[in-house]
Amino acid sequence: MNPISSPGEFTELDRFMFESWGYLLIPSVLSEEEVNECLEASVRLHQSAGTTGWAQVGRGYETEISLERLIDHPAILPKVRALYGDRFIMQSGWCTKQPAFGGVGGWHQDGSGAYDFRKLGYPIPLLQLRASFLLTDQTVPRTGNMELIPGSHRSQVPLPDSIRSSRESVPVSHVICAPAGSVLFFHNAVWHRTYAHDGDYDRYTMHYIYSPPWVRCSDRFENNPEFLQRTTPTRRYLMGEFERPDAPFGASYPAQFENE
Ligand SMILES: O=C(O)CCC(=O)C(=O)O
Repeated sequence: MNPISSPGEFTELDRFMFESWGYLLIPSVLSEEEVNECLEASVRLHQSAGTTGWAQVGRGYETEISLERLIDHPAILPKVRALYGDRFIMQSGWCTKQPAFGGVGGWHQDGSGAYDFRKLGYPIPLLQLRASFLLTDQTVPRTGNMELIPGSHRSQVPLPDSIRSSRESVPVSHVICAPAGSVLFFHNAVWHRTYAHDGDYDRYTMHYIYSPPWVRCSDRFENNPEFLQRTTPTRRYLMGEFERPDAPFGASYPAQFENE
């Protein structure tokens, strides 16, 4: 059982599934060629950052055009827009490596270590909407899949500490199985973790996180000026670069997409 969606429009059924489970799975968004380009870019990023073990590298989209193209991918952006309206930013973009023979990761909800989103109220609001592009095959379990607990974004109680500290499995979890090039689209409050990887190769996934325009970026303190100069107006906007004529007040953010 999977909350399967298609590229593009956020349908009424998508909305129902997203509200019910907290995530959607969009199979085969990228072509084989696109997957290969993104995978090679991911390997380069981790090599130049010198990462070892499970690791995340941010801002790869600034230097790797194949990863930049995914920032506003037409399969995904209409769904982000349907959930947020016309005003949102890309809060961060992380390239994650689950190394060969890597074990399970720690259960968590996304958010800010500095301020638990749970303090904001119930249900935990949508503040970090994530599109995860799988860059290696994950059609069977134990290939570094993502593991999610469906509907847990609406749980009034956290996952027990005993389960979290022992990294135990949970009877209601769902190991996401999908081919390379598929996208997992999910709410920040869904409990999730990296699943085990038995393969002898590193697994890479590219995560793009979208937020309301007033959320602070987490992969950068400031934008790279060369990247801003050469990228497209939509991507510049998504990097949070837009005019606020009435700053420091909150009203009148320009809506990037309103004339499209
Ligand atoms: O790429 C992965 O394995 C998952 C990463 C993750 O859980 C996270 O970034 O919150």
